[in-house]
Amino acid sequence: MTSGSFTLLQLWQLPYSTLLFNRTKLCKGLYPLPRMKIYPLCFSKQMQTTTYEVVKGSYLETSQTKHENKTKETASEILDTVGAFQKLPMVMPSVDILYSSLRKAKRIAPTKGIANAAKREKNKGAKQLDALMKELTLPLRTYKDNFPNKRQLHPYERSLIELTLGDGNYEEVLGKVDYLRKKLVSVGKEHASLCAQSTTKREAEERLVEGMRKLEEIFLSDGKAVDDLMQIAKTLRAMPVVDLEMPTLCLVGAPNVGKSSLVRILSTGKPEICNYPFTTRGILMGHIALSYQNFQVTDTPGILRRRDEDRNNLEKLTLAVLSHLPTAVLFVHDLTGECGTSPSDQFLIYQEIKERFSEHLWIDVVSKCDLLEESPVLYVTENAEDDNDELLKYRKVGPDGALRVSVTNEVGLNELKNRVHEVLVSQSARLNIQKPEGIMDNISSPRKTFI
Ligand SMILES: Nc1nc2c(ncn2[C@@H]2O[C@H](COP(=O)(O)OP(=O)(O)O)[C@@H](O)[C@H]2O)c(=O)[nH]1
Ligand SMILES: [Mg+2]
Repeated sequence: MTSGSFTLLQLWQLPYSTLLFNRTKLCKGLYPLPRMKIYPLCFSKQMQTTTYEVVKGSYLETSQTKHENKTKETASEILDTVGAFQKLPMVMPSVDILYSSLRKAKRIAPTKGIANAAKREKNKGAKQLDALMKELTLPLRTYKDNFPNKRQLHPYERSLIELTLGDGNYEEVLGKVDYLRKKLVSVGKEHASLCAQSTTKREAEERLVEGMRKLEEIFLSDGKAVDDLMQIAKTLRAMPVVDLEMPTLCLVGAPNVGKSSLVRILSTGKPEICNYPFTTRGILMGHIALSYQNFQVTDTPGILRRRDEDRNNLEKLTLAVLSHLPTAVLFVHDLTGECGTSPSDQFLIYQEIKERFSEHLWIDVVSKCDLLEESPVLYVTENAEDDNDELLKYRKVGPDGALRVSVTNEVGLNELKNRVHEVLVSQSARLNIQKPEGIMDNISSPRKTFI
C-alpha cells in the first residue's frame, strides 16, 4: 500500500517512527481545515460552566437569554476577546510615567493675556499641577479599567492567577495602583487649588514647587505598585497559549508513569512544551488530526497521594484543568515499580480522581508493559496482606478494561489510538450537543455534562 492510499485513521495508527518520517505528507493530508484561532489559557470559551459576556477581555456572568438573538459576527467578536491575559494593557515603568508626566506638565504655559505677574504665575502653577496630576493618573486609570476583575475571569484563568501570583496578590496590586491614583488626584487638586489662591507671585512659585514635590514624592513612594502590576501583566501574558475550541485528551497519573511518552506517541506532529510560570517543568501539548477534525492531547503534572491542602501548584494545575475544562481523561497506571509511586498509592489516587471527575469520558492504560513481570510488583512500603480483592486485581491488570501498552516495544499502541479516537469523537459529540445551533449557542449554554 502506498502512503497516498492511506485513510486518515490508518495514517494515525502507523507507528510513531513512520509518522515522523512522513510528517510533511501527513501535515498536508491531516490538516485539511484551516487552523483554528489560538486562544490562551483555557481550552474553550464554550467550556465554561456558567454563561459569560466578555467585556474588555473579561467574562461577565449574564443570563442565557441575553445572547439568544446574537449573530455569528457577534460570536466571533466575543471569541476574539476570549483570553483575558493576552489582552492586558502594556504597563509603563513607574519612573517613565513620572518623568514623562513632569516633562509634559512643566511645558504648560499660563493662559495668554494675563498681564498681572502674580495672577499669571498662579494661573501657570495651578495649570501645571493639574496637568501633572492628570498625566500621572491617566495611565493608572487605564490599568484600572483594562485589567479584568478576577471575579469576571473564566474559572480556569482565575485558578492560573492564583497559582501563579498567589492568592489575593492580583487584587492587592490592582488595589494599590488605584489607591495611588486616588491619592494623586486628591493631593494634586488640593495643591492646584492652593496655588490658585496665592496672593503673590513668590507665593504662587513656592506653592507650585511644593505641589510638584509632593506629587513626585507620592509617586516615588507608592509607584512600586505600578511596577508590580507591570510584572504581573508580563507574567500573565506569557502564559501558554492554547487552542480554546478543540476537544482535548488529558493524560493524568502519578509522576513518571509514562504520560509524556504517550503524548508524543498520540500527537500527530511534534508536541509543544507549555511553560507555566510557577514551574520549570514544561507540560507537553500535542495535536491529533482525525477524520477532518483537530484535537488536542496534553500532559498534566503528576498527582501524588495526599490531601488537597498539601498539594503543590503542579498538582493544583492538574485539578484546575480537570475541574474547569471539558477534557476526556486518559489515566496512566504504572504497575512495574519503575515510576516511584507504589501501585497501592496509584490505586488510591486513581479512585479519588475517578470519583471526583466521574462525568469525564475516560480511558485507563497500564503503561510500560514491556517491564511487567508475571507476579505483581510489591513496594517495600507496601504490605500485601493489607490488600483487598480490588487492590489485588489492580496490581495484576489495573482497573477493569485497562489497555496494556508499551511505548518501548510498541505494544497496544494502535488499540490505544482507536480508543482515543472513539473517546475524542464522543467528546466532540458532547460539545456539539451543547451547540446545536452553532457556536453562539455553545457560548451561551451552561455546560452540564463535563464539569
Ligand atoms: N520500559 C519502558 N519505559 C517507559 C515506557 N514509557 C515511558 N517509559 C520511561 O518512563 C520514564 C517516565 O516517562 P515519562 O513519559 O516522562 O513519564 P511522565 O512523568 O508520566 O510524563 C521515562 O524514562 C521513559 O523513558 C515504556 O513503555 N517502557
Ligand atoms: Mg511528563
